[in-house]
Parts: sequence; structure tokens; C-alpha cells
Amino acid sequence: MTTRKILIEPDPILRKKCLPLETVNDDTRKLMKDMLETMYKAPGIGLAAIQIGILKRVVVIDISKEEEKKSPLFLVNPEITYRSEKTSVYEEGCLSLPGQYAEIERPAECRLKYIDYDGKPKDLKAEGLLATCIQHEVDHLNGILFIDYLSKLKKTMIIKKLVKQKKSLERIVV
Ligand code: K1U
Ligand code: ZN
Repeated sequence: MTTRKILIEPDPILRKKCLPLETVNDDTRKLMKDMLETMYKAPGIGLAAIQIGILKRVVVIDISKEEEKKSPLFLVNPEITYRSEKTSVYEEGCLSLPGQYAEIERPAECRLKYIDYDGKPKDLKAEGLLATCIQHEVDHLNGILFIDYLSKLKKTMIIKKLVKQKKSLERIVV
């Protein structure tokens, strides 16, 4: 398994729309294993392929706690088929927006259709953090970041901070 570099906003690739996969083969499984390793190392609870520069509709998620057994979910071509009227608010983070967090309101429950690691079609009902994480990751596949739900002022401030962070890191590395 290989860990991959995670793209940071403002990177134009993060704003692209990802394409569905036609089949799940060994290359797809290698990609999903690399994504999982990259996510665990970050650390994070989710990762979309677009965040490592691959414009395919592939997501990995693991919301298990450190003391619990790992419980990864591999989602190919995930499609949200139901969103509840009831909403919930979570403080979200994003591996492409390091150090930035904001409370985001989303449907509290959702239902998802996807293809699993073995290429089998699956259906999943989710609530709580899992529902939030699924919606955050499916947004990535459509070029959407959680900052897009904030006011223009808050969004601009976050992007400015990230640009500044990137410049100071480049100064250290050079
Ligand atoms: O998609 C991503 O950028 C990953 C993101 C997923 C996410 C977090 C919170 C709400 C919705 C979606 C993250 O994993 S950010 C890091 C994080 O949440 C975390 C890190 C270490 C331990 C526990 C959580
Ligand atoms: Zn994210």
C-alpha cells in the first residue's frame, strides 16, 4: 500500500466533477487500499479519490473510534437516494482544508446506493456522524467543499489562511 499526497484548497482539481467507474477491478481495489492508508495516516474518517487527484467516484470511510476494531467502508459510485427533512449540525473538518473547522447543517439521515469492494451493489441507511460523513464525501465527488455552505466572508477568510499557510510552508521547504 502507498500513501498519497492530499490536495489542499485552493487547488482547481478539487472543484472538478468526478466520473463513475464502469467496473471494480484490481486497480480499483489498489486505489481504495491506498486511499484507506492515506486516510488513516492523515488521520481522518473519510477520503474521496479527488482529494488525491483522481477524478473517479470512489470514497473510503471509517468512523470507528481508536479503541474500536477498524471498520472501513469502500464506496464506488455512491448515490444518495434519500435525505431526511430533519437536519443535524456537526463540526466538520476536511483533509483538504487543514486546521479549518465549521458547524455545518445537513440532513440528519440519508440512504445510499453504491458498489462495494467486491463489485457488489449495496444499499445503506445512515444517521449521525456516518450520514454527515457520507454527504461530505459525496459533495467532494461533485467538486463541493464544506466552506461552500458558509458565508462569502467566512469562506474567503479560510481560503486566505490556507494560501498563507501554503506560502509559509514553501518558504520553509525551499
Ligand atoms: O473528506 C475529508 O476531508 C475527511 C474529513 C471527513 C469529515 C469529517 C468530519 C465531518 C464530516 C466529514 C475528515 O476526516 S477531517 C478529520 C476528522 O474529522 C478526524 C480526524 C481524526 C480523528 C477523528 C476525526
Ligand atoms: Zn473533505
